[in-house]
Amino acid sequence: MKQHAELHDGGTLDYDDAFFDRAEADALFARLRDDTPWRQERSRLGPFPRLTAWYADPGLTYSYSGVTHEALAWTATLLAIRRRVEAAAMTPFNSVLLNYYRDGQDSIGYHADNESELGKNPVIASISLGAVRQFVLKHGATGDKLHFDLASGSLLVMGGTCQHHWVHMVPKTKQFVDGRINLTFRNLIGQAV
Ligand SMILES: O=C(O)CCC(=O)C(=O)O
Ligand SMILES: [Mn+2]
Repeated sequence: MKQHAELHDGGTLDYDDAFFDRAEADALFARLRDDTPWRQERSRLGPFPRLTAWYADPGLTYSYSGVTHEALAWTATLLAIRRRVEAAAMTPFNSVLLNYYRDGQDSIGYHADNESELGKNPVIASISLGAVRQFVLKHGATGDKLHFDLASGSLLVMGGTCQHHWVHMVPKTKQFVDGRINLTFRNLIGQAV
């Protein structure tokens, strides 16, 4: 089912809970888990509680939380996903960040995807594969919260002014959960390549 939501202050959310069918999602999860050169990155605060990999068009770099990512070259699998996501979101992407949440202790804290190289109102397209995890959006001024259980095979597109007014996170959970892989497609602008 596809859902569209208009948020406070001009943000948009588009959620498709079955962007990939069950068999495709299972196959993609296994392939990405096994074939990705996962890295345990660190910031000043210590190791990230998840593994990451960053793919992008040649020559692009991306920095956040004090870590500069050097781009890996697109694989056929990731390029095929990129084309499908670009068609659905109706916008081009030149990079994707992969996060691997190995179990319920892996997480990502509140942040906005608002780095200057993403431009003014970035469109961020997020694919989830594997275990269902909670995704929480919190409005900076009102504290309003929105909770999503992101299904395996789902696509969530954050657009409009979402990254200005809302932060988002994937909290840890004490429940036993299998691994989850998330892909967030982004378009980096203003880098000479
Ligand atoms: O895993 C998710 O659903 C979110 C990941 C995320 O927000 C990010 O990588 O910026
Ligand atoms: Mn994010």
